[in-house]
Amino acid sequence: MMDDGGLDVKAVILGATDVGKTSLTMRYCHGTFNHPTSATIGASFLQKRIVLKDGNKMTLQIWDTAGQERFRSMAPMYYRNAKAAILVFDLSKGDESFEKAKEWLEDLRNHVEPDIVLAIVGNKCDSPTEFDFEVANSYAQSIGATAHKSSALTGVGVEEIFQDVARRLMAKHIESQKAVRNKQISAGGSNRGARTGSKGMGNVRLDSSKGSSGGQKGCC
Ligand SMILES: Nc1nc2c(ncn2[C@@H]2O[C@H](COP(=O)(O)OP(=O)(O)OP(=O)(O)O)[C@@H](O)[C@H]2O)c(=O)[nH]1
Ligand SMILES: [Mg+2]
Repeated sequence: MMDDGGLDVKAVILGATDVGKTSLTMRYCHGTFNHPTSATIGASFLQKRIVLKDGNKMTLQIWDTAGQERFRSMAPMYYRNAKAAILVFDLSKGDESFEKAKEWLEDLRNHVEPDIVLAIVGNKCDSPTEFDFEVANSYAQSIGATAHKSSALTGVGVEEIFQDVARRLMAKHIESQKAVRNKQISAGGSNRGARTGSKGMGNVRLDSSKGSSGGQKGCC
């Protein structure tokens, strides 16, 4: 959806409890870090207005979901209509946390479009870890996602995650607009061609112009 504030898009943050989903959201939206935090119940909702490097604007509706097992069956209702997902695991807990994140991803996949913009985030990079991040990198690559390291505690890598997600969402949006325009142009060309009896001509001329191209609430 596009209004004066630019593209308006829903993104979900998911993953097991305690990996730092709420902390990442708070760091990104408010620049703060609280320790300790309370476990999220259901989900929290925040909005963030983003200006991309190319000047395009976007509002991200960020749904920070609960990772405790008792909320897991509720999570899919927050996934609906999400165009982006940020899957978080805890770097300090290594392979075990990464494998757990993949399970959350399976749940997500059953409820969203297959081409959702996905970022996989190893959070708590300020803590010691034995996790080989190349594993996350190659997994992300194999499924068309991006992989990031972050620390909600220090702020390292946090902005980059959301900028990357926003940039990819905008690129997808621009591509889909182009596709719609080209379709309209082709359809217009066929109609004109049919009227004038020069079907082929209409398409050729017009093809050449292809280049044109419910939880807690808050706002930040
Ligand atoms: N060292 C360190 N601790 C972090 C970081 N991010 C979060 N934490 C801590 O990890 C704990 C869990 O953080 P939350 O943000 O509440 O985790 P969550 O994923 O939202 O958990 P649920 O809401 O239960 O799903 C808290 O004690 C945070 O202070 C980080 O980047 N580094
Ligand atoms: Mg939380």
